[in-house]
Amino acid sequence: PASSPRVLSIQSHVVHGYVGNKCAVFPLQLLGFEVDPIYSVQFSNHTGYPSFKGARFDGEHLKSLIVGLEENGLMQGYTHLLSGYMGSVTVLEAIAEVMQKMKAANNGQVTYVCDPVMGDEGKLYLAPEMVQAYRDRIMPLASVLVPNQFEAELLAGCSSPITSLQGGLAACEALHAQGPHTVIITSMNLPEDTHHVTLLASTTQEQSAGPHFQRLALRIPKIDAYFTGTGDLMAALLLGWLHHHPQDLKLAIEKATRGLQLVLMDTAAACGANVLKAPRTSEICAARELRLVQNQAKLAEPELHASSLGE
Ligand code: ATP
Ligand code: PLP
Ligand code: PXL
Repeated sequence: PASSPRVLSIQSHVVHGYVGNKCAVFPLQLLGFEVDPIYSVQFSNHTGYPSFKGARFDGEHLKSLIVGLEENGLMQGYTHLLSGYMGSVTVLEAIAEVMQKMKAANNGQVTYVCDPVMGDEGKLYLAPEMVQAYRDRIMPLASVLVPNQFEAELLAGCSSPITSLQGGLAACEALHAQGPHTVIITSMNLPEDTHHVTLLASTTQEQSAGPHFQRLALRIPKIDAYFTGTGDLMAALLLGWLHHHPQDLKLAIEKATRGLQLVLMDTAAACGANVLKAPRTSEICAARELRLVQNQAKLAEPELHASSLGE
């Protein structure tokens, strides 16, 4: 039998709750992947809580783990690299090296799914030099890029915010030109459609039959609440379902989106309306943590009902 796909996932670890690798390891295991996590930071909880403790790891730490894997022949067998929130520029630079080593160990057959976590809603939450490091070092190596709207604007070099599907497609073009064959802007807030978030996917993949272009937009009903870790879970689910449905971008995106929405709906129902709207005390943040374990069956087999998602 064919061996399982294997992901090296370089992202945050939090002790309590669900962001970063806590949103990637279990969901990808549910989808049949071997998952090897490396932590970019280890914090007590996500940074949206009133406080957090812990440490960031640097590029040298990452490189030394890779040397350990190499010494034992363990860099062979990876089919995917997944990266998310990075604590520092040195980790980002080290990732470029890791990707080259992974490719060398696996006949060039590694898919790199990159979530360029830098900010949201017009606010950068990392050092500005991270933007340039993503452009110079990471974009040329990425296969699948999964930015949010703000990250897409930053990396594409948009002079003004995206306000339309056309604007989103133009950004995708600019991003393809920097490397990734597939770009999925996971959430756009378009001014004429305030009750939905719009996901926009664009692929320009070389296939045996020739280059294959496809674009699709999906409108997702907004839940009136703010969750943390949704981008990380979405990136993991997209990696998983794109792998399982390599010839069907639409199905892969629908399954990832549906699984995520089912988790969010259940999490919203479990915390109740007053928690969804409340200011971020520790207690409220803890109550809003994504309910992954409780919804594992839905993540593994998201039921698609025909009318649930428009195209
Ligand atoms: P990253 O910075 O990691 O790229 P992100 O900002 O893209 O993260 P989100 O904006 O949370 O992440 O979007 C990811 C997905 O989460 C969206 O495609 C959408 O399906 C879902 N999502 C997040 N919040 C909501 C919400 N309030 N209602 C409905 N869907 C949501
Ligand atoms: N199809 C598309 C459009 C993709 O972006 C990807 C990348 O993940 C795949 C298929 C599947 O590639 P893999 O099987 O290496 O995950
Ligand atoms: O979900 C993004 C994320 C990743 N890693 C850490 C975080 C957050 C969001 O708050 O705090 C450590």
